[in-house]
Amino acid sequence: MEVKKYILGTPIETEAAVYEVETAEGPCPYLDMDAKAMEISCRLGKQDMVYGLGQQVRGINKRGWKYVSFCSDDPNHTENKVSLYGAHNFLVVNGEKPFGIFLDTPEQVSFDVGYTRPDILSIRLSSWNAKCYVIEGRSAYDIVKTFRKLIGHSYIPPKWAFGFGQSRWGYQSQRDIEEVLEGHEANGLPLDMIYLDIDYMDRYMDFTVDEEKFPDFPEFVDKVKRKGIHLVPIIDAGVKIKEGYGVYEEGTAKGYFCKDQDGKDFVGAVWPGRVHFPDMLQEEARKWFGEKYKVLLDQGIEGFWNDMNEPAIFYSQRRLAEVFDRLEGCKGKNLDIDSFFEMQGMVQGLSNHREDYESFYHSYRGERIRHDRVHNIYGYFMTRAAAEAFERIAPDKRILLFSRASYIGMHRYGGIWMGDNHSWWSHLLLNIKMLANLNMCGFLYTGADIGGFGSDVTEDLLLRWYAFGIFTPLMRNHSALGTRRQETYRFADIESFRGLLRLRYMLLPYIYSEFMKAALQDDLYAKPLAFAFPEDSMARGIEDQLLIGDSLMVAPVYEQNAAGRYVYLPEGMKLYRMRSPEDMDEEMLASGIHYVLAAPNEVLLFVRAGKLVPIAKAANCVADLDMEHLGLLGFVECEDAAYELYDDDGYSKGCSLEGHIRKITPKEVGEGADTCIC
Ligand code: MIG
Repeated sequence: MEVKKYILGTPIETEAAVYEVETAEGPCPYLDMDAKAMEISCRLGKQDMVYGLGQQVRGINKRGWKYVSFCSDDPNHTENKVSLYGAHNFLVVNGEKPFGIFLDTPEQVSFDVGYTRPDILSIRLSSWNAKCYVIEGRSAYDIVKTFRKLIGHSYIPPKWAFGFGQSRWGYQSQRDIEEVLEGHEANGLPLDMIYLDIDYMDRYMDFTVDEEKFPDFPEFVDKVKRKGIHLVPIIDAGVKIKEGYGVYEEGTAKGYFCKDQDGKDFVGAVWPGRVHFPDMLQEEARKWFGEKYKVLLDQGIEGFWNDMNEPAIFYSQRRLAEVFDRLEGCKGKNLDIDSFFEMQGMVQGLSNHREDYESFYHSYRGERIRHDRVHNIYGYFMTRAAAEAFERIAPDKRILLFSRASYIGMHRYGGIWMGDNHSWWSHLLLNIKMLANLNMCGFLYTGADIGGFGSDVTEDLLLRWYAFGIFTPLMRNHSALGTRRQETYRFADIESFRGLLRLRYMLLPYIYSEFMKAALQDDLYAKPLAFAFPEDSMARGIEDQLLIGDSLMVAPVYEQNAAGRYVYLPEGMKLYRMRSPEDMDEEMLASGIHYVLAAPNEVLLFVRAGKLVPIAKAANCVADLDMEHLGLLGFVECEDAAYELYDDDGYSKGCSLEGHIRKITPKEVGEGADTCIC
């Protein structure tokens, strides 16, 4: 058996695994389990690498830092942090005898990956209740694939969701959306989605549309859809407390909100001011909340993003009152080093406070349970609420859905975006690394806010980020209110952006095909070089290049003013230096280290030996792509080489490889082919 399960105490069910594994007898050969200390540990060899943990700071190899799985709304992803929005408790220890660990518990878990002692991995639980899965395999890659079988197939979005999406917090009205549309149309910039952030709602109330900003919303949704573009609204976890607001009134009447200590509906605050949090863990409440999405589906909407579902809490009514009381005591005082910082900390510490997470309750599987004990599955169950409702409302159609908070298991119901990053060069690199670790944890439909969410972007950073972003399944330019405007058509070099965007659409047959094959076979869409070249000690250490699908390697430039970068080739490859579908040159490169030049508007695409990449004629949106007449990039050694293309109608559910694979050969492509047959 490749998967062993150890039951610690009485675990809270998360439904992360899709099949039952027999409980193992006796001690685990890989791990020391100390119930008293609530700690699981093992030794790390000097050369061992540790992969996994999904959405986290730092590298693909997690060694040398500490991490805490506790879904957190933290918009500053600096390397001193320990928690981001997701809780992905899966690790692979790649040593002499590699093995994987999945700690399945919705409570907080802390990972010390050679931080306190370089030679020790130690995992600390909040209580001795968890399912601990241990996975064996020949290699790290093997172990990841076995793990992925355990947690079930990844979510598959509609094909149009592989197009490009433009977003910004602050698009205020229909007029603002039309401006985005026109900006793209007028400049020949392809587009498939425009995202609606909180501004579209009536006073930040979920499932409402501000009628002043959008006088005839369904008509508008339809109008843009006829241009091939989908509007994708945001949904927040908190429900505004307001008399006359249906969602609030129904929720309170039916007891669907989380309760405080006294059994009253818990009051927190987010965008709309005071809110209640739907008890996503309660089956009836989940069903009810999910059905609410129908209000927007009925108006023509076909995709959503779920936000603030860690859940983020600006403040709770109770703690706010306490802080006001204490501030009262500061009035008129000579605030010194202690009291001043204490005062400042009190106010800043209002948000996302542990005490608040310990002060409200769910009803889960018939039991009352305090929030902190199930914290990490709240966002997962919100997204599941939507996905399960879509299954009932639109059983034959794929709906786009992704979330900010997540837990392993949620990958079956939706994708995630990487949260509030910044317009920093270091975050472009973080995007690359996180993509690999997220894929291992099952999150295939994912991407970062391209260009960065917070801070002001620069044109060169945006170009470099597009050059990588064209390979991420979720390709979205998103930025925060108050930052520099970040739509490509606002910059001087629109032509370069057009070239890069059109390259995305040119590569779409490949991106979609490789994504679908990975999703249907529980494989990786993006993976570290180490997984494909495990014997190559050089490849093992590389974290700033990735393999995308089976045929490609990418090596993005992520430093300002760089003329190019060093690239390591584990084998001979063909380099395409691409500026647009019509403007690229190629070069054969031998294995080894190369300094490769890359102008700010150039994509470096490396095709592996013997592999092919199907390409289409770029179009303005996914629906307009001609998937019948494809070309090929790459180099193959024999004439009967072929690429196995997966394609389908792009919206039906129940996808399978069967009947959807067709072979594309250089011969058949003929003239249109850009293949070099050596
Ligand atoms: O904390 O809805 O991550 O993408 O633009 C701000 C406003 C709340 C956080 C999301 C971000 C979104 C923003 N939201």
